[in-house]
Amino acid sequence: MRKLSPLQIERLKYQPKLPSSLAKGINSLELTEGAATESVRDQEQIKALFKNTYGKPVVTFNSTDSSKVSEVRNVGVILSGGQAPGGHNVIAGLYDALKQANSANKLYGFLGGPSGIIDGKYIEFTDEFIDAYRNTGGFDIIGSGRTKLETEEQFQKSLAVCKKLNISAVVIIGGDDSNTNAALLAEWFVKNDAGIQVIGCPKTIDGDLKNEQIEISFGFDTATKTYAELIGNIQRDANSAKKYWHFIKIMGRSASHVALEAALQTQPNITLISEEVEEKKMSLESIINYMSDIIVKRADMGKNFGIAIIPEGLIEFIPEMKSMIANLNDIMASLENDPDFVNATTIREKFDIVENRLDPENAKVYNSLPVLIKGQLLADRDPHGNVQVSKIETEKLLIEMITTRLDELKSQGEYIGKFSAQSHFFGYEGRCAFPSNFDADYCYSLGYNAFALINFGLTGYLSSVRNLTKPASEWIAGGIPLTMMMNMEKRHGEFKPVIQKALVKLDGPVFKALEEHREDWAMNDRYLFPGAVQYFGPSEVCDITTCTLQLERAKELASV
Ligand code: FBP
Repeated sequence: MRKLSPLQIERLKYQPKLPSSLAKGINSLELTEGAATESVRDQEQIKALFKNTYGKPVVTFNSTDSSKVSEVRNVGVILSGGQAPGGHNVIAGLYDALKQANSANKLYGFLGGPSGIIDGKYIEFTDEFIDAYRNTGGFDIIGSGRTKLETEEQFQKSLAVCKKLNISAVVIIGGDDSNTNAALLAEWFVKNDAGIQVIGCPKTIDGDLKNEQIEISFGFDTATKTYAELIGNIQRDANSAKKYWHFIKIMGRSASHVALEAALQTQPNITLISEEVEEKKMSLESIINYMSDIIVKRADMGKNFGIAIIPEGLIEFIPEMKSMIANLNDIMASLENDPDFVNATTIREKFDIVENRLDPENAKVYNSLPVLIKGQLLADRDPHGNVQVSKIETEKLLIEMITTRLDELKSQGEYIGKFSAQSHFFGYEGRCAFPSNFDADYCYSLGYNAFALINFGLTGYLSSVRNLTKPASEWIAGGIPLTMMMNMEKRHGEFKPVIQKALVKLDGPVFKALEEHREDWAMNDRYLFPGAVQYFGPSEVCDITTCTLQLERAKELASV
């Protein structure tokens, strides 16, 4: 028998809460359809690409007193992309609903992400297997992967695997890209009379899969609380020793939601928001000046310490960097099989090859960077051909450039302090944490609800659970047509249908909350210490949602 920690044992016993509308059981649901829907933009193009799945209504579920018998169904499930706390509970909710509907139903898990359905690598879930993973973090139950499920050949292979297992529905648990692919697969299955439904579930710690219909993706709650705990601990340390500036990079591939939420929970001295940097066209130099100015002013007050939060994606939002990285991405794609580049024996040789190919302005920017960052910018691209920002140590770049700036100011007699910095990157620490009560409940409900959508014969829908700042019993369960969230965007030089990524809105209540306080937080130490994620105790502590959700929902509810 595997040895478990005391918390593991306790969390395995936790029974996630379901919305009242689902709680009477999977066979006692009725479905209400709203009006036909349109995509957020580019309606004609999206409609033409999704002839069979476009325009479906938003649906909601309610419990009834009658009970029906569900037909036998086999379902397959895929975990796609980066880990997010609560993924195991989506599968547990899906499994429980499926078995409750008909005990002869089977749930298959495709191994290692979308490649599992293409290559026919799977397991069949059993009670014992599922029970060992309830309320745990991670995606290790079946593993995840970043294979993009999008080509005709992949769809054909997936169909063959589903037919072999008699699978009539596939659930894809993923972010905006994975759910875009879920929409394409759903459409393809209908077009080819495959008789296989596809349902998505909104996952990503980044919090950028959200819109009018999806209040938040799962994992954001736990990940931000985990980072906030760590930041709070560092703030306490900084405030105790009073000798270090801590530069903390926070995960979030593109949008700064995670950094913003962690900042609202902890109130650090400096928080950079990538979307603001882009909007105000702040150059790297102006960011360095902004941060140095706060460091100098704090030193004047005798405070040679502080906390700076840096969003992971920052580098790609700084205008001159964005242009250089876009140019570099194209060059890297063309150098993939270039023998001179591939066989270069030193990193300097690689720098020279790249610099010679970059446009002159971009070459200047690239050349001005420290060697460490120049090297990291040449690392392998992700499946979309983008730089993997988690591998770029922006926090170190800023420390190095600020040190140089402060030395200049010191030589001009304008800085009297002492700058000693520590760098941190909080990313992987939060992606597999034990899910908070919120994520445990939300994920279980999403999975349970995904099966309800399947049982009503729907396809091309995203499992949706709303009204999330209210107690779980009042949550609203239903489904959103995936095409409703789509628009056309340029990818690899071509316009493609994709689910819109939600960036931080600078006129939204969450950013405004930071803007209102940041000058005060910069000089006066208003640090908050949120502590560890709480599972047991008063509901005000254990079941509280994120500041982001509270601020956004408060605005929405006020406008109703
Ligand atoms: P998803 O969008 O797939 O949920 O992943 C997000 C993320 O956690 C980002 O925050 C981060 O930049 C990236 O994954 C890291 O990817 P990897 O796990 O491949 O290093």
